[in-house]
Amino acid sequence: MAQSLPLRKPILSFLTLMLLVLGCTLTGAGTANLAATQTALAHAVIQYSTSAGGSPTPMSTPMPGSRIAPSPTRTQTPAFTPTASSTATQTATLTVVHLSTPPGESGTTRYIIDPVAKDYAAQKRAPAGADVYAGNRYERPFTAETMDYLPDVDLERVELRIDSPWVYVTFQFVAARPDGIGKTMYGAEFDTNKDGRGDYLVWGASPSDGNWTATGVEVWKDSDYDVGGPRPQLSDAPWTGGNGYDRKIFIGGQGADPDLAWIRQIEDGAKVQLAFKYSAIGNAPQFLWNGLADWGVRRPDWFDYNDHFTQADAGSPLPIQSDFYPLKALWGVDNTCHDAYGFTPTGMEPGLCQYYGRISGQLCWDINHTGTCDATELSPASIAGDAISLGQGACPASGFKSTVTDSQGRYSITDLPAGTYCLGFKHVPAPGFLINPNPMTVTLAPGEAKAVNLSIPW
Ligand SMILES: [Ca+2]
Ligand SMILES: [Ca+2]
Ligand SMILES: [Ca+2]
Ligand SMILES: [Ca+2]
Repeated sequence: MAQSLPLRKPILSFLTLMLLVLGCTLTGAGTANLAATQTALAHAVIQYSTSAGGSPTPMSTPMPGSRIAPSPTRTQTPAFTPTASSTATQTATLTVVHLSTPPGESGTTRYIIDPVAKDYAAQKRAPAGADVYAGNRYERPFTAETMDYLPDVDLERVELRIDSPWVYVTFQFVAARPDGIGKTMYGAEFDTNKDGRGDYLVWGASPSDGNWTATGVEVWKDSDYDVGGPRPQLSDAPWTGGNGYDRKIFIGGQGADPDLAWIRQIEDGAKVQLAFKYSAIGNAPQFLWNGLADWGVRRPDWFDYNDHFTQADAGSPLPIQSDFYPLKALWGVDNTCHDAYGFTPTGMEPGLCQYYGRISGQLCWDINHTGTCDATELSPASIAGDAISLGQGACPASGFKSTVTDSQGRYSITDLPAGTYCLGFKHVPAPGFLINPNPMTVTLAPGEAKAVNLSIPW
């Protein structure tokens, strides 16, 4: 991939440097069950990106796309007053000269769909199952105590696109909110060694317009692998042993590379987009990532938040959790499940999004008795109306899903979690009723689309 075109118009930016003072109060252990958590998050669907034609894009291959013309540069006015530290803050004003801004991007490499609380805002609650404190999943776009809805914190969809040397993360939320400008942080965590602990946090304060700005943008690294505490994603609160993301790589333009990371509004403020250099996360070819929006806590040193806050401290957005409702200290936060970039997940990764796969194929008459469908046998196949059955587990499992073949003998069974299935069929018309003559055990990886042709003995 070619290098991006550098802009040579220097721009000035006043920056506010924030020093976070760490103040963790954390010990002990919880008893959360990972499998139960992942099941509870089954509705958080990860989907493959599609081009205009709609075919799946391999997760490891960023799609090429035309670039948007660079945004005009300008003199930036500080609009961001960091307020992340609740204990003590020191500020310093400095001037940074920027040499280049990101070229802009189009297209999508990966995206994550997040549950939306908008329809439940009047009831002052999150949708059932969307917030799982024990599993580090938050659907908390509300204020503490009064549960006022925060539409700019309610993520709907987060997109990731790698167009080296740039990485773009685009945040679609329910609606912009004036009070969120300069305050609501939009970001992504990157777990580059895939152990369930974020290794990098890239986030930026909600920008005021469509020009790229480094103001309010931060890149953090966890230098000692303690994000997530003893048990990644699961609550260990109260745990005092860690310092979360502890190393500031880039704060508002200050860092070894003053052009490392940027943020801007797109689509007239309906979305926010981060751009940062791929090198900021070590050009990692594989990683787990998740998006987040945070207006209420904003403490990199407190990740994961369910280790820092006990559930009693955190509160709950779910009235059914009557011991904890409403939200308390852990409020104004929304995050997504974790998506795999560049590799096929095993399905056991902590916090992993649910991936749904597909088994599809065609029936044929096995005229030459090879036990498989040859091309010459598939082309005339018009075996319509035959029943295709799917069971969960190895054969002879049955009874999970079914469909019938179309006029060309084709079938497709979708929305399948990763696992092992028994695929069979029943040929209805003459010369007889063949029930599962060749049931096949099929194993699906997370999100896999597998083609399986089924032959009818001739
Ligand atoms: Ca959401
Ligand atoms: Ca990690
Ligand atoms: Ca933990
Ligand atoms: Ca750390």
